[in-house]
Amino acid sequence: MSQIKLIGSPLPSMPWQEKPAGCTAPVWRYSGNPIIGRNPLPNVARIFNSAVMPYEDGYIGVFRAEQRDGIPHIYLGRSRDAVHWEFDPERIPFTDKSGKPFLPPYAYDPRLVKVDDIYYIMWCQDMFGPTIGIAKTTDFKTFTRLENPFLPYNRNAVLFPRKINGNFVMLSRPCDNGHTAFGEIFLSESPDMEFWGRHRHVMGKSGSWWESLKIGGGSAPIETSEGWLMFYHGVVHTCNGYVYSIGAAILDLAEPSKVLHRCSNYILTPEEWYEERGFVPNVCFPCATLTDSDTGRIAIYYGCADSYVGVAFTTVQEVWDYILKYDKLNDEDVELGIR
Ligand code: BMA
Repeated sequence: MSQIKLIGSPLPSMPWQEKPAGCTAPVWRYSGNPIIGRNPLPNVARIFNSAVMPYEDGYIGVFRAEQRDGIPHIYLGRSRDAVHWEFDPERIPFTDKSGKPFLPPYAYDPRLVKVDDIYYIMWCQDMFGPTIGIAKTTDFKTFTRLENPFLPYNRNAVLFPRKINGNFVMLSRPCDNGHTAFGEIFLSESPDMEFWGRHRHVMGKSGSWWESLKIGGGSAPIETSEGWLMFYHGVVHTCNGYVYSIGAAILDLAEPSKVLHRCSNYILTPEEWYEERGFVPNVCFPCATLTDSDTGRIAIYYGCADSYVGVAFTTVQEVWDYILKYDKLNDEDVELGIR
């Protein structure tokens, strides 16, 4: 098997635990999960589906916080070790370009991605229906909203961590305005983070039952020597509702709408109490990773049962080998994705 290298910076301080003896899965959970419990703030009932990244001498994150009125907003959190988090007491005070407050009516499933020297937060919000909101910051003190990139209805937006062929590239999942019973991952390009186009289909559901209803983007694709490693969510519709698992695929470095490899098995599915039991049972929903280029270690941050945040570990080589072992591509996966 080829040796796969993570492209990026070393991060020796990232959380890590060795694979437990006897574990046959490609991904293993942090033994201290969930890392964020219920009622983490006076006005917040649950934090889940959240994104973290290294910042200064620690970590910073954007957190989906379900307030006690049931409405989700995005809160900022800071941590020394990326496990224990302290949250700002109020939601992120987004402004428009002139500096006036410009808060979305609701905001959920944030992702946080640094491209060049700017941090971008993208989330799902209302604009006459659910679609993607986006803001930028350089200091995590002021957060300036940009034009909404896509029309309603859309969810699960996540930027690639660098421009590709000169353009910003964002994954998203067109949908409806309910609990969407369909969904495929597309990508769009922008020269300036304002005008988006060159839309391409990346991949849809597959013949594997765990992702037979719909799929959607997860954490920001991870650059490796051989392709973009993408963690995403896949959903099956059971007689007791939807079940969300985590899948993995590898996209072409220069043309990421082409899928090179796709794992027919999930890499993580609800099994622990905090994944199976909660506000919405049976949900593992990845939104971010931390990676260490020196060791190939990866920590996946995922929402659990719409109630908690969990962390799971793998290495780039381990997950790569697993994807290749169970590789199964749809005909359309390998296409450029334009018709
Ligand atoms: C999806 C999103 C996620 C959520 C999941 C399960 O449609 O809304 O935020 O985790 O449903 O409820």
